[in-house]
Amino acid sequence: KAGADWWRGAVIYQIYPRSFQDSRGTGSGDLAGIVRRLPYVASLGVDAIWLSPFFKSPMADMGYDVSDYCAVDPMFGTLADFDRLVAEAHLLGLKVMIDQVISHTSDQHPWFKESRSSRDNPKADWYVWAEPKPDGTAPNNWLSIFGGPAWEWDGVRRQYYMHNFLTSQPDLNFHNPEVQDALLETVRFWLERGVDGFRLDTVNFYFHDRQLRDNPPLVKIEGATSADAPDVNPYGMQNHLYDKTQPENIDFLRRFRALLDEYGDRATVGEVGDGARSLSTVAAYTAGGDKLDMCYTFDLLSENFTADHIRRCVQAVEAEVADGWICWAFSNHDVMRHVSRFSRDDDDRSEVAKLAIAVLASLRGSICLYQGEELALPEADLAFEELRDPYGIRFWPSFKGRDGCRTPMVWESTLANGGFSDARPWLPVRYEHQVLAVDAQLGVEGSVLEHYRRMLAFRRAHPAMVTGDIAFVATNQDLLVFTRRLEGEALLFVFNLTREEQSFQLPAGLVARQIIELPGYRPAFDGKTVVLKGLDAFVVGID
Ligand code: TEU
Repeated sequence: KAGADWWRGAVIYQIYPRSFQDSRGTGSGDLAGIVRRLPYVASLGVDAIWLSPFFKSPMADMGYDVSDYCAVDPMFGTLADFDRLVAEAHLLGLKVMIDQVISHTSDQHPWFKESRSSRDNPKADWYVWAEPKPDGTAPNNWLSIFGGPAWEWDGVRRQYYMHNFLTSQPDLNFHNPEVQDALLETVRFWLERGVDGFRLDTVNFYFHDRQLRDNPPLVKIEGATSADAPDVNPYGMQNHLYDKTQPENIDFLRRFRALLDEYGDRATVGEVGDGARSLSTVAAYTAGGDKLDMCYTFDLLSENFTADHIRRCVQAVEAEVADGWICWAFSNHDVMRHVSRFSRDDDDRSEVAKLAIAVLASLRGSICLYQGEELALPEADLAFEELRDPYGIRFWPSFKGRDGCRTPMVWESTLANGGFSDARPWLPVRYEHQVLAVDAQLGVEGSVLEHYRRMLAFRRAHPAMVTGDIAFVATNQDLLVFTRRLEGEALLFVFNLTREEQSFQLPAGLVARQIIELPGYRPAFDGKTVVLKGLDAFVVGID
């Protein structure tokens, strides 16, 4: 897949390195393990992999707390392993994207150690330091996403520092150009090693309000994510008074783009987790082709599987992000696995998983798959004692954290720990996962894994699905109906996301030209009306 626009409509497979494949018997996955499994990933028919962080880290937030941006953590191997991974991936035709967590560092990063050592060291202004209020309390009312205030007192500097996440994840001061320069140099380090793109963690958190203004109490915003609910957080967490798309970040993203452009066809996907205002942020970050290539939001990551929700999300993107490009995902390492989120008690989970990928593969945008979703792995149910995620440990039991989607990948159903590791894995492998292992589904007619492969091949075979326009067709609330068009190709998709039979009649003006069999679905169609069972799908070529 050559070409500067390889990312447009690409299918990106997210690998969570600690849980993919252990090659050394440590109980944690590593880069060499990923190399071993790359042929499997390539065989799915994806275009790229995105690796969650493997950089040197104390692992307080599982690697999203980096203490050296240019080193591989010993848990995952060496730089030589990484170079081999890139080389093998490229041989298999896979692009390699890596996660850049540059909004904050670990408190063990040498930059922070120096910054906190005094008020006048060379890096004194590299983080967000502020005086207490006269009564000694925190500078303002900002809250951390992971609970408590966004400010931590430092006894040496006798000042507060800001953190959007854990107290051990101090926020870098992007207003300082030296910080920007230093970060861009670390990005260059990976570009030189041949990576094809970057996922930018919390890209809308880079800049803070320099005036440190208090957040106003939150009023419930229509369309806001549950994380922004006022009962959970009276100040809307990081939904600060100021607009996160402030000009400074736009300028920084242009600098980032300019660096990438020195290297050719490298891609970016920004993570925008900002509730109600996320789409205007996405639009600002992706417009004009001189900043980010694409962004993803939590719109489809945190909600249910209904025609109405998906239609509204896609329509909103079409209306607000017209000049940009979106990346869709149902699952990642931060949210409950979608087969559990989407299924009802009496559902056949594999039917839900199959329809979900059929829908995802048909949407306009690039798509991210999360390891194990192609096996229909459900969210693992963990006991408190088994948790590793500090977010879950803090909020248990009202929020059980993110470990349930981070348990190891399962490869061999008859081996201990599903073939992930000979040692005790860092998170447990459940029996209900083990029986869904790759070897139990590979080549098995009707399996979810084979359905994924066929669906992705189907997408590849129809360019209109990859980059074509999307337009919704009026229908009853329960059906998801849209067309995808590109040059000579026009396809009409009909998805029934309910569990009941539904029928759909082609409206006047849409003429069926050619029945195209969508892998695994064969609803009755008389040329005008299609009758779909529950969780069924249909596609037809139209004029
Ligand atoms: O996530 C940022 C983010 O918005 C998440 O905190 C999200 O709100 C939450 O996980 C939903 O459950 C990124 C990474 O994806 C996440 O793993 C890190 O913990 C976080 O940044 C801090 O680096």
